[in-house]
Formats: sequence, structure tokens, C-alpha cells
Amino acid sequence: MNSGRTKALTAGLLAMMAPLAAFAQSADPKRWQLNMPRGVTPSSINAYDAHMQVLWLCVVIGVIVFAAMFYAMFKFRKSKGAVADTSFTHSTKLETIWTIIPVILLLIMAFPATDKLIKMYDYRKSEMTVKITGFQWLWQYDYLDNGISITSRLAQKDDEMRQSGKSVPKDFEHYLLNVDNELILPVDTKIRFVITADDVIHAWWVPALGWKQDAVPGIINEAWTQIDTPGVYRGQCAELCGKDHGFMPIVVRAVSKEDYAKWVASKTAPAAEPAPAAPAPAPTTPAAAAPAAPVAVVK
Ligand SMILES: [Cu+2]
Repeated sequence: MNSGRTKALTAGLLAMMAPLAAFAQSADPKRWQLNMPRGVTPSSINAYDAHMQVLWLCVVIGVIVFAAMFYAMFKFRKSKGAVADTSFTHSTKLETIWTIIPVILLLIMAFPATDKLIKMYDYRKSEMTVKITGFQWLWQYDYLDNGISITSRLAQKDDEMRQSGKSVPKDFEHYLLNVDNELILPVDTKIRFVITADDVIHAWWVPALGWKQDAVPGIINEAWTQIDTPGVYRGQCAELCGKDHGFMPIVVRAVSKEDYAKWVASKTAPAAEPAPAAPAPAPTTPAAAAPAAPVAVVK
């Protein structure tokens, strides 16, 4: 009977933990999500690990403190004849213990936390740089290594939906979190961001990357990321920046290095193409060559 109860309890606990495991794997927040997301970068995973270490430490402290409290309340209750010890005012031994234990616990937390913080602010050895500029109410992304510059604003369908006054259909995915031009980034690449703003203070925030950075006019802030998993990661402006503050979402699409190279080529190629196209109209008359020429022109 006891083993049956244990099995049921274990099954119940596992069933409760299953959704937690699912949350940990997904970058999108879920309804009623209780824990913070794990994210997809070394910084976000470090933050998540630090959070979990401290959380479990708090759980252990909570269990010990509440157990001692309830034990004292039930064991030494008045109905059992307990009498308050009014002569007890202080104990140097106890005070020393309850000062030293928290200091040790703080040190246990401080060392790994400091190590993680130092890593978070280490911008060295970055492989590419993207300049992010906040505007009322859109983002501009300048890929400083290859001259690509794109602006990214709320997708038209989201904008039309919000201004229509209608209620949002349930199948409308990522309402107000879609953009016209996504920030395309390669995975497994250390990317440095320089972040500023053109008009007022904005803040660039994608939770799955594990940080939030203010975009301040006249000041250049720094941040870095290295995305481990390809995917789409969404965020928002996180600094109240005017009437459309809620309508300047961020979408990062992390792709493989090969796909990123293709995307860069597609963005940089069109400007170079028109020039070689000009000398094309010099057709030769041989019948055999004729079919090839129009195809080349169409291209
Ligand atoms: Cu903003």
C-alpha cells in the first residue's frame, strides 16, 4: 500500500515537472509560465543557471526555517504546558552562528555570479558587429562588416489589426511581435552589438538572448551574443519611448552560417548586377546562338 502511494506521488510529481521541462526548451513564453526562460545564448544560460542555483538554495533554507518554526510551535505549545522562557535575552553563540551561515551562503553565491558577470561583459574576440539604432518607432540594423543596413518596424498586418478596432483572432500568431524585416544573424558566431538611439531613450530586449540594453541618444552602449540554436526569437522595446512604444517589436532570426552567407550575398548582390547587364545587347546572328541570348537577358 505504501509503495502504491509512493508510486502515485512520484507519478504526480513527474506530471507536474513535465511542463517545466517543456518551458525550458522553448524560447517563446507560455501561458502561466512560472520560471524564467533558459534562452539560447551563453549569457542567458548563465543567468538561468545562477537563478536556479539560488532558487534551490532558497528552497533548502525555506524548508529548514519553516520546519524548525512549525516544530517549535507544535512541540512547545501552551496546551501541552509549555511556559515562555522570559529570562532568555541573547546568546552570543547563536548570534555568531546565524551571522556566519548567511555570510558563507552569500560567498557561495557571489563567486559563480561574479564569474558569470565578467563573461557577460567580455566583448573580445567578436566575429561581427551590428549597430542597433532605436527610432520612434522602429529599429535600424547596420551590419558594420558588410555595409548592409535595414530598418525593422511592426509588420503591416499587425498594424492594420491593431488599428481596425476588431478583436484579435485566436489564430493570429505573435500579435504585435511581427516585423517587416527581421534581424538575420548567424548561429555559433560571437556577435557584438553597438546600441544607440536617434531621438529618445529606447531599450533593445530579446529575452531569449539573456540581456536588455538601453539605446540612448549620443551614447553608444555595447552588448554581445552568441546564439546556439537556429530559430526565431522575439522581443520588444523595453523603455517607455512615446505613444507607439508598445508597437516596435524585435525579431531575431538565427540561421546557419551557410544561410547567413547566402542572405548577405542576396543583400549585397543586387547593387552590383545592373552594371554588367548593360553591355548585353550586342547579339550575334548565328541561329544556334539565338535561343541562348533571350534567356540571359531575362535573367
Ligand atoms: Cu522604443
